[in-house]
Order: sequence, then C-alpha cells, then structure tokens
Amino acid sequence: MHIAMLLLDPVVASWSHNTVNTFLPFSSDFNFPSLNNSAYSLTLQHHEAEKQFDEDATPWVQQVGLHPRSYYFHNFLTKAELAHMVRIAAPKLKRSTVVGNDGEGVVDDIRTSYGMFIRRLADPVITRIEKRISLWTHLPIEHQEDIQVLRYARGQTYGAHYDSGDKSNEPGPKWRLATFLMYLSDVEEGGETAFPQNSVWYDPSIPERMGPVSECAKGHVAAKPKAGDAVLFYSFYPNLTMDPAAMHTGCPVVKGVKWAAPVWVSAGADEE
Ligand SMILES: O=C(O)CCC(=O)C(=O)O
Repeated sequence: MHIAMLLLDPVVASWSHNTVNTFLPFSSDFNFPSLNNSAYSLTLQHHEAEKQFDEDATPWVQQVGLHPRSYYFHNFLTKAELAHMVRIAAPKLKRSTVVGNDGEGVVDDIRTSYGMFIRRLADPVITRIEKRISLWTHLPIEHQEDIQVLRYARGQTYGAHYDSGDKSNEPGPKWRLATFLMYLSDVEEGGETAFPQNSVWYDPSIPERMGPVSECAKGHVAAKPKAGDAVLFYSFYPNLTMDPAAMHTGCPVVKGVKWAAPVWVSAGADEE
C-alpha cells in the first residue's frame, strides 16, 4: 500500500539539468516491502537519489497550489544560467509596461518594475532553458513568448492581474495557458508571487514549512523567490475555461532586489 502510493505519487519528481530522466518520485520515508523486479529497481534508484539529495542543487518539483494548479521547481536553473540572463538584461532594462486597449505596451502604476525581453532561441544557453520549460510545461517551445527579465527594486510591484483573457474578455492577451516564472535572485523580504483570489494550497502544511512571508502574501498560495527556482501555474482549467484563482501579484519588495523572468506559454504558436 505504502510503496504503491510512493510509486504513483505525481507530486514530487526530480530531473537533471541536461537530460530529462524518468520521474524519480522523492520521499524520505519508506522501508523495503516485497516487490516485483521493476518496482524494486525503481526503489533502488529512488534510494540512490535520496542519498545524493542536496537542497541547494538537486532539481525537484512539488505541487504548491490546487487552485490555481501551481508547481514550484527547486533548482530549475544553474547559477551560470541565471547569471547569463541577468548579464544580458541588466544594460537593457526599461520601465515595464502592461498591454493597453489597442494592444500596445503602456506604462501603468500597477506595474512598477523594469524589464526587457530576450529573443527566443537567442543563444545556446537560452535555448536550453526554453527547451527545459517546454519539457516541464508539456507545451511546445513554439508556444512560448520571449523570456522577459524583470528587476524590482524596493517598493516595486506588479498588482493583482491575470496574464490572459479568453474570447469573452475585452482587449489584451488571450489564451496564455501557463506562466513559467523563474527567480534569478533571492529577495531578503517581500517580492513573493501570490495568488490573492480564493487560492487553495495543495497541502495545508506548505505555508508553515515555507516560513515567514510579507503582508501581501499572507493567507494566499504564494511562491517565495529563491535564485534558480521557478513557479509554474496554469491560467486555464483543462477544459479551457479560465481559472479565477490564477489572478496573481508580484508582491512589493520590502528589502533587497528581485530579479525574475516570466515566460508566457500560449495555446497556439507565438507568431512573432
Ligand atoms: O514578479 C512576479 O512575481 C510576478 C510577475 C508577473 O505577474 C508577470 O510578469 O505576469
């Protein structure tokens, strides 16, 4: 019973940065019941993975939100990859915009960060990251928009918003199924990505294990920025209706600086 649950647990999986392995379910508590051969070898693999687990290096993923469906990727980027993105972005930052009524970018107080876009497939490092995002969202790389790199100084924020509308909405981007948001820095305080609209934790013990968060994130499903980690959430249910709980905010940075890199992934290929 216990081992069956372990083998089928879809919540936690690990991978390596350059190759994508078979899912290795990760759990710290099991003993060795009698098993058939294939289950036994998977158990041994799992045992090996567990011995080598390094909190600051081993990539693994956990579901954080039931609503919206959201997943936290620990150690998604290597230090070299995140430094590469910051190096490209730093000299090119401009005040971030939102999509206006005519589809053009407009400056708005709801979004006070600075940012820029890195062209898709810009170089081998960017391509490798985009391929990894494609593998983990299970959505084709052509459906990704350019990676955006954002820098938030103290007090800067992105107020509560949806990344996508559907056909029933007025102007603005549509059919962005998923957002994959990479964190390129730690933040001393604040800067969480929080879901303030009736979000529900996957497991009610997660917030306590996550530790203190700023006022803006309290009481909501939230992800705390950590350099190299990422959060993935889906703005639509599998039946293609919008998930109201996908409303999210980049909480104000209280202390430190936040670097983040969102990628929007749409239902269709990006035409740019
Ligand atoms: O910075 C964040 O945590 C959120 C960013 C965001 O909401 C966005 O770029 O759509």
